[in-house]
Amino acid sequence: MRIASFETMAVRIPREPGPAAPREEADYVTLRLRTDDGIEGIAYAGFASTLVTKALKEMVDALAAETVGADPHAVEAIGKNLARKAGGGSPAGLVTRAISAIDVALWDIRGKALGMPVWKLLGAASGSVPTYASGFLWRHYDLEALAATAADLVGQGFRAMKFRMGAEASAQAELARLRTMREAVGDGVDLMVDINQGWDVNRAITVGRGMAEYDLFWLEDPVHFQDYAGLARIADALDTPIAAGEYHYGVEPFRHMLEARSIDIVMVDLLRVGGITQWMKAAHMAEAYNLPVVTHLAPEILGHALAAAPNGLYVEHMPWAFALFEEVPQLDPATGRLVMPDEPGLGLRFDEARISASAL
Ligand code: SMN
Ligand code: MG
Repeated sequence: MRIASFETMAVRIPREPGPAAPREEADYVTLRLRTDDGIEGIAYAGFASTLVTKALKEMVDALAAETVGADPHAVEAIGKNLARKAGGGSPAGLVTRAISAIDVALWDIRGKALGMPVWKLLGAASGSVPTYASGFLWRHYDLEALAATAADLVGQGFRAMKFRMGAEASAQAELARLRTMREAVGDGVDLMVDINQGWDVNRAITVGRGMAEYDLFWLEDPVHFQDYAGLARIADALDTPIAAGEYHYGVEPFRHMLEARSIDIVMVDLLRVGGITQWMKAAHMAEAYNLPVVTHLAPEILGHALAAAPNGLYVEHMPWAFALFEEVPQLDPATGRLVMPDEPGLGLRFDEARISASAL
């Protein structure tokens, strides 16, 4: 079996509904990678700025062309070749995002060729994974919108959810958001907070100490993503686990973060790390440090990977890209878990009508 051809398309689709967001649409580059025996693997690149969508499509086109003629089972060799040829010794940015899309399409092909869902191919015993709601509780939501949305998410069956802090003028105003969320969901729901690098070390420790009484499951990206020593100081000072990792390209930075004992929970982004192949490596690296791994974005793909990680803790239920597909993994309200499909490959089909209508 060889890769024979490919097709890409740049599309713009609305994000999830809710109180008006600063940016309400997200761009993706869809990829279809076809083999000489008629299998089509699908994937997307995206979650980058809308300013670079055209460049991202060019990048996916150029790198996918490089894979024509290769055996799609050879995920390691294909990824290494693309990183070497297009990455000049330090692949990152759009190069890595394009490699990620190609890698995901290869895993879809592998699963379809072998008649197995990707989660099983990766070694998981079951495709059901714990999940937390993300994407609806943004920084611009006021306390009322936070409380109403949080209660709605519990009603949908979520047992965990993430909201955002880091934009308030005072520590008291920051803590009011957490108090509102805890009161809205009650005990027994895991709450995560994302700061997206908005604080410095002292602010993180000051506000972080005030957060302890509300039983926070993790505090995410409190400071700059490359401040390994600063993160380690915060992790030392607080009992609340520190989560970080989504901003890193490739697997190597995870080694440095882990060696510096910067974090307690390792978050790995699919689009930046380099696809499913590299995601699993970062997960195993975390396992070697006796730390849990969690996903970032793309739950319809990363559910497969997390299911196969022995240290897998939570899948981020971020629904932005769901509209690209006819069906997506569903939340089981009885368990609060995300149920990945049993079909061969990723178990996803592009919504052709939606994609054509959303083409840029
Ligand atoms: C996030 C990152 C990128 C897009 C949306 C949201 C955020 C998260 O950091 O962790 O979900
Ligand atoms: Mg985040």
